[in-house]
Amino acid sequence: AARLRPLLVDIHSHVYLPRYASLLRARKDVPRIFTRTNAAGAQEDRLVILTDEPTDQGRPVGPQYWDRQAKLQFMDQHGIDCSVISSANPWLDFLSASDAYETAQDLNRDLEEYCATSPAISSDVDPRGFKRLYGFGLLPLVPGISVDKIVDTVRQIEKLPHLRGIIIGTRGLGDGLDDDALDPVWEALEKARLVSFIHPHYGIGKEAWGKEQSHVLPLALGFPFETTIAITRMILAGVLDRHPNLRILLAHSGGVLPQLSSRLASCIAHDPVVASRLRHDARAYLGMLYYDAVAYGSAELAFVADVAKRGRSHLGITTASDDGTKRLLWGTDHPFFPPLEASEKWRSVVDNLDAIDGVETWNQSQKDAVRGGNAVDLFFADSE
Ligand code: 5CU
Repeated sequence: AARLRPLLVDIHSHVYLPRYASLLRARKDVPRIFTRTNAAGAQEDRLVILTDEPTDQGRPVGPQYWDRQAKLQFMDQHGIDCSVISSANPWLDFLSASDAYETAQDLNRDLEEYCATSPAISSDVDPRGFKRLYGFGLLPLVPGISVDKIVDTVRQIEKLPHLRGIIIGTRGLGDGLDDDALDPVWEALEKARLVSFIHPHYGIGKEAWGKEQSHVLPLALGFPFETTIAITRMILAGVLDRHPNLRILLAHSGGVLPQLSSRLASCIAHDPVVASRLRHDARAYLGMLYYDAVAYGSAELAFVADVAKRGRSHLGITTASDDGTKRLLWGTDHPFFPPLEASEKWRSVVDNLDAIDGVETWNQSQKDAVRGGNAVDLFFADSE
């Protein structure tokens, strides 16, 4: 059936579901939400989530973080047809093993409801009957939990029709995502064809930042470095060799892995033990991954697509249409990075759309694919 225009799909969009926000409100330690009286005498909610943040300051937080109507309004304001929503960091990392399982199950049901009861995309725009909201579920990945409970939660998510993946931090059960104990989880995710969205939270430690006290270095560098280290450890541990059909989506365009992959390949080539245990040249693994297009610059996006294409060719995939751009998917990081002053559109959104528009080597259909077509293929191919 005819489609009026290509869809704009946001695959990096967060929420603190009301149940989760209540959990944060009940806490005295980070992560927490607290209410204070501001200089004008009004009550305001503050969010404190980053490790090493003072516990009593935080940043303003409001309905943009939990209210579905506010999410849809933001989408309308920016012409976003559909969003694949994920819980924001730090997920369940601070819970005990006994609380994490029940809370994950509850939040997954909440997110299913949040998405299932969202409006459909107008059939004037796209006749396939897609909803405007889909989601990434949560796994109870905390130290001390039984892996069976995590696999059980993968099965729960698989059965919830509007959840199409999971969002996952980098800690795993406390020993990272290269922990052999997680193998049954990767196996279950691979079989279920759920997308695993790897997202940072911890950065790389405040001692790296010297006298700079702001959030700039932890967010601009710490977050992407954390993701880079997590996925590189998975590669080195053979997770992608054992589970080549995992659908892994990396936050922030894969951090610095695209830039460092040849150096990684060279270091492996000079280490006979590591070289003999990996199935591919390190650069090949970059062709197995998906990357959000949340890099804020055309040069960076073009580079990531080139590196993904090179990875595909290392894997022996040289189809003309498999040109690397297929591995990139646009996102906003909403509700983080709101504008500092009232404005019609958010700069963080416009910058990433402009970055796609500005890639000189991409044609219109490649740009449309990054803006939404690739997301439809990755998340909804089975529902068409
Ligand atoms: O601004 C921030 O702290 C964040 C965050 O915590 N998580 C995220 O996804 N984006 C920005």
